[in-house]
This record gives sequence, C-alpha cells and structure tokens, in this order.
Amino acid sequence: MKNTELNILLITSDQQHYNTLGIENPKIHTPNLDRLCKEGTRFSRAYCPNPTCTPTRATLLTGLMPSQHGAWTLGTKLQEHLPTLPGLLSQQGYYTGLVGKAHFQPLRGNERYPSIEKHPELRNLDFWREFKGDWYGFNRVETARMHADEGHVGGHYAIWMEEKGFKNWADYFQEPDQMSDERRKNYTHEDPRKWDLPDEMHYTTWTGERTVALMDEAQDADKPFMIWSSFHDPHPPYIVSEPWASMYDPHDMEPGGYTPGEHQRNPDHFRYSVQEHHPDYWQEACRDQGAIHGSGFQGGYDREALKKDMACYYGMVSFMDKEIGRILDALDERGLTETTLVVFTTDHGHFLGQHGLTQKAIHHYEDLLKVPYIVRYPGQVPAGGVSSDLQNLVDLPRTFLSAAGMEPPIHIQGIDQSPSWQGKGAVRQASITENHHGYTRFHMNTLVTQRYKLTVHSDSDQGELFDLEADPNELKNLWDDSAYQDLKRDLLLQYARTRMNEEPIQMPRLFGA
Ligand SMILES: [Ca+2]
Repeated sequence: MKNTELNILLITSDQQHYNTLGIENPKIHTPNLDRLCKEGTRFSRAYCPNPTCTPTRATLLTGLMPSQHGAWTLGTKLQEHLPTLPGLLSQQGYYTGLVGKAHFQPLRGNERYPSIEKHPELRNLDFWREFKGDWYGFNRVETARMHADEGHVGGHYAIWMEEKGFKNWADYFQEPDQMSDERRKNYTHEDPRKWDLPDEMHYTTWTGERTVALMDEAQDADKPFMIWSSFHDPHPPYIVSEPWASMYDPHDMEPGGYTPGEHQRNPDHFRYSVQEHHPDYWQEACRDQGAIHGSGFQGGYDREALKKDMACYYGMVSFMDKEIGRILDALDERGLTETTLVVFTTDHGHFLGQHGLTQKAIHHYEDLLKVPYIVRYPGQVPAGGVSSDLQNLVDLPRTFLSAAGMEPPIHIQGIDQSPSWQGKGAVRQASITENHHGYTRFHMNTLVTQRYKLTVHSDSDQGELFDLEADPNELKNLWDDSAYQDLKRDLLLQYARTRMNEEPIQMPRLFGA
C-alpha cells in the first residue's frame, strides 16, 4: 500500500457515537458516509486512545499515546516542538492543511505554555488574518474553537463569515467570557434546539467549503496533500441551524437507558454518577483542578429532553454528512478519488442515556471508547468491506506514513494497519485507551481484546471486566466474580505486555555498548 503521490484526507467529527451511520442505523440519514462505506471498508471495532478531545487529537498528530505526547488531559497543550504527521509529510513535499477544530491548546495559557486557542486571541481577527501556519506541521491552517454557539467563536471561521457579508455574526453566539451560570445549567437542555444562524453561515458549511478550497490550493501548488478536515459537531451544546434542527422528530428517537441495579458491581463512581449531585461524586469530581469535564450532568435526566437532544445530535451528523458529500464530490470532479486515501472517524464517543449517562469523560463503555471508522482507498482497501479487526486511532499516523511510502520515525507508537485495511487479517491483538483525567483521580487504562474489556484504576482495587461477546451491553461487571479470576489475571498480564510492547523508543541503539 505504497504510493508516493498519494493524497491523504482525514475527516473527523467530534464526539460521535459509533452507531450513527445510516448504513447500520436506519434512524439516521447519512448518505455520504454510507457511500464511503460502500466504496471502502467500515471497521466495527475501532477505539480512541483517550475519550476526550485534546489527548486524542494530539495522538492523531503525533502517533503517540497521551501519556507519551504530554497533552494527557483537557486543559493541557500539545507542545509545539514534537514531530507530527503533517510535519513529516511536509518535509517530503506534501501540502499539509488543517480545516476546522484543533483544540491542541487550552483556553488558558501562561508564559511557559502560551496558547493561541484562548481569549483575547480567538476574536482578534487581525491575528488570524496573519496566522495561516506553520502550526504543528500544517503549512495551512484555518481553525475555530467553539462548539455550537459558544463564545469561543472567532478565528478563521469569523473571517469567513465577514467575507460572506455576514458582519453581525457575533449576535448569534454567546459572549466571549465564560458561560453564565444559567447557560451552563442549560448546556444540555437547550430548548428550542433550533439555532437562527443560517445553515450556509454555520461552521459545518465553512469546514466543508474550506476543505475543498485547500484541496485546490494543493493542486495549484502541484503537491500531494494531507488535509485534516476536522468537523466540530455533533459535540454539544445541542443546537443547530434549520433544516437540520427539525429533520428528526424527537418522538422517533430511542435514547439509551439505565438498567436498575446495573452499577451495583461497578466501581463506586458509576453509582454516584447516576445519582444527581451525589455529594461523594461531586467531592471526587472536584478534588483535582479542572474537575471532570464533560460528564457534569449525569443522572436524573429527563427522557423527553434526551430525545430532543438526540434529534438535534442526529441533525448535526446529517448536516456534516452533507458537507462530507461536498468533499467527496470535489474529489470526483478533480479526478482525485483514485489517488486519495480517505479516512473518516471521530475523536471519541458519546453517551445518549446509555447506562444512565450523558456526554463523556470517565465511564469506559463502548458508547464512549468505540468510534465510527471508515477507510476508502480504491484498489487497495476492499469496497463494501466490514471488518471487526481491532483499530486504535494511534495507528493512523504510522499507517498513513506507510501508505505514503515513508519510513515512520523510530519514536512513534501505533501499529501499521495496512494489512488489516487491505483485508489480509488483523494486526492488532489488543487496544489500550488511556484516561488520566485528573492529577490524582480518575486515572484509568482500558484494555480491549476481540472479546473482553478490562479497566484498571490507578488508585483503587475496583475495576471493570466485561465479556463483550456474552454481555454486549456491558451490564455485568465480572471484576470481582470468583468464576472469572483466572481470566482477569490473564487479561492483566496481556495489559502489561501490550503496554510494554507499545512503549515508544526514543532513539535507535547505535552499537552494542
Ligand atoms: Ca472531542
């Protein structure tokens, strides 16, 4: 699978549940992602290296797990001296571009760790007019930081709106400071979930349009391209432009649910999470700086509100799908489809009521760890394929470099998935998802094998062991079950070996001594 003139197009969404592809879920309409599935291979067992934004996004850039690249949790920064996939490709003559969400840097910086993804920079459009890259190896950058109508709007997206004559864009977004208490309370209960921002001015349209523009820039420069088209949705807040906001009827939605008693065998924080404002949970959640991000509204969730959230979430996905169609059509029109490796995935999953949970963060169920993952490369990757080979997003940089005919640097992690993508069999025996959420709390690692899932916690003897074959809904934690202690021991050994085998090597051994 080597081609030195190969284009690489990585399309990602943010926080997309794996079961949101129309080809397998008749409730949702995603004709363009379905097309990608029919022309490529869909992987049903792909996992994130971390279930939050910055750590996984930094992994996609570096080919390193979060514990190695250093952006180990939200609110950290990926340091800019680290080698990246686009940087390596750029050195080989590639045009490298990023359009859409970055979140490589935090909303606050300091002298030692400056950030440009923060205020006042975000709304300083003169800054972004000058700032086009290089940034993390991308020659060309067009980025924006908000989700939905958050006040973090700005960057190249705001410039684009102004160039379209949409001068009063700020009226459609929150104030640039932190969300008000009222707003925070309503983060997942926005009603109505319709946004009066016209959809042609929405950042999803911007991402699609500018992805095609960067492809054309690469063509004009007569270079192969590596472009990361990074869509912001369907990350909450749940609000989207029409017609997408009304596309799905909340009454037709079937959110996940809580099975009474299901958390009795789970570590304590599972029970606390579904009990609204349980004092132990909130004490734990707030013990470390930054607390738990993204899971602050568990439990006591109104099912009708959840259905509305889900209808909006589906609308966001279908809107993105339309823009993905624009990108795929542009590849066709430019005669690039045959020479472009396209991967679609997301940074991590999302809860829509499953196990009594919403959003993300610290509960390592399949809803959160497993991601949609499609690979299209005509003539190389089987069309219409469905594969259960294990994948981890950390594998993408190494596999992209391999596909481009480049030797990966010695220090990167991940496995070259080329044989698996070509339908020649699995190359990964197990996948690890790290989650070092706070300094001292909610530090866990999950091992996933073809059949089992094991989660160990750094500060607790409690853990999780699920048989994904016998118990696909993960309702019966076997961690303390006396009949499964041999299996647990074997999986703990496999976890240790998997970690050791995937340790990065920082430099070659030059001689015997
Ligand atoms: Ca994310």
